[in-house]
Amino acid sequence: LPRLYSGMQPSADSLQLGNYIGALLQWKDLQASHDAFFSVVDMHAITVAQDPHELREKTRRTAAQYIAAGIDPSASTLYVQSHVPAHAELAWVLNTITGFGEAARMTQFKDKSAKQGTEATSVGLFAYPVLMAADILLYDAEIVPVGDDQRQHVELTRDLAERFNSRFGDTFVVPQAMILKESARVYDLQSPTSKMSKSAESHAGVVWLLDEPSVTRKKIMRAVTDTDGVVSFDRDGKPGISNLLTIYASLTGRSIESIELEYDGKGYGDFKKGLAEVVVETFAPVRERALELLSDPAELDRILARNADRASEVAEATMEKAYDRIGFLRRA
Ligand code: AQP
Repeated sequence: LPRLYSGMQPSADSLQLGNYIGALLQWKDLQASHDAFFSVVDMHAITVAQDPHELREKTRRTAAQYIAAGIDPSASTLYVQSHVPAHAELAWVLNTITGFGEAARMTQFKDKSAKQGTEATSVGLFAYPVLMAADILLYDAEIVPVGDDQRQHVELTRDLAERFNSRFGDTFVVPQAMILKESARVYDLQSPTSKMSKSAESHAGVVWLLDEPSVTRKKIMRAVTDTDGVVSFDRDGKPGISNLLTIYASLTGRSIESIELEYDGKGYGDFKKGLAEVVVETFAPVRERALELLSDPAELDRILARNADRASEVAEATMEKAYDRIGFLRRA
């Protein structure tokens, strides 16, 4: 089976609806036809300040939500990034063949550092894409399912793999981005032109996977819409309703047209009520399963340890090869 790699940062207590539609749902579909590695990328998360106690908890919670959403930890390799030290080791090696200017061109770094200011921006944030390249290359991943915003980082990964291979001999598989559909992009319910995000300043427009159903219903009923009262898709003219239609379609597998037809002549209230039921019904079992897993952290930690062993086996073999190629004297 083709090897696949993807991950998410444990940057919040709960994942949000965009993570579910844009990543988890698609991972679940891909895992049957791929040898999949799904990581909780805690080393990426610390490129911005994290509270140590919270980070540990968020890491467990993120892993629990992967499993609850349908990632099978005995079919796919679901592990915590920092459990496999080779990520840091390979990232260092790749740092040495990454141009400073090349890294400085990454638009995500430019955006994030501009927001934070230079003094608050860490070297780790600058090197984030190199760590991501290490994640992917360690596992000989052929396919990397990511959102469009990560396209540039996968391009960098390809460049680094090719550069290493031509300098030191064939070592890494050159991966390909599998760009997830734009239709799987979810926007903030209160500001439907910005993407829904774990780290949004206000949580009013963010639907959390672990929210109580009553909270989820309220957030959807309060979603920003427009005044023309027609349930129809128009991304530019009606971003609020279009976003809600996308969510409805993604969670039910129905076409946007059939949903427009169903709500033809009905008000936004009815439409939102219908959507709220869809979201609550989808999330209720996921939430329940995640909370169940979290009630036994020792068992969850054991699952993660088993999976980290599997990940380490692959990663360490790649690392040995890379160290050998660059001429490190190996310990006798
Ligand atoms: N709004 C979204 N619509 C569709 N997909 C989304 N993803 C995130 N938000 C949306 C996908 O979820 C995965 C999460 O990757 P990440 O944790 O590395 O961080 P991110 O992409 O930056 O997601 P967040 O939720 O906005 O996290 P923070 O606030 O921590 O940066 C990716 O596959 C992403 O495409």
